[in-house]
Amino acid sequence: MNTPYFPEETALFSKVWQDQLKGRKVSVLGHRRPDGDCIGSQVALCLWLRDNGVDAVCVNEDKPTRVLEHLVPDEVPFSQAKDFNPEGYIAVTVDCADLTRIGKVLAECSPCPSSTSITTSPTRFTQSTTFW
Ligand SMILES: [Mn+2]
Repeated sequence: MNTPYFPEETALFSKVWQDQLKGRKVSVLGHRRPDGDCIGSQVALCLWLRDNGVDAVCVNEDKPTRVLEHLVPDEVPFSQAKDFNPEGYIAVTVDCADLTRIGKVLAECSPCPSSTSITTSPTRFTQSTTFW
């Protein structure tokens, strides 16, 4: 049996998965002007969710630059916020220490019922449910 590198964070993610994400529609949000770690984190989580039966999409305020757009595989839906209707989606953020990094457009998406924030750094792994 494999031992997870970050057992506490793995347990926390398992709880978030069971309690908040499984069986839902999930938007995986990244920060404005997405860089490589943002796009990679979004794509990885989105692929994992889709592999586990979740209707998951990536959403950013800004498009990836031409230099980074190759990081988004064809099978991963990756939308700009202006083209995304958040109704019915639970929002998860990656690579965002706080919701202000998501950008003005997504911060105003009141139809999102709640947000789970997951940072990609294991030293800063946090989970919270926020209504906005
Ligand atoms: Mn980043």
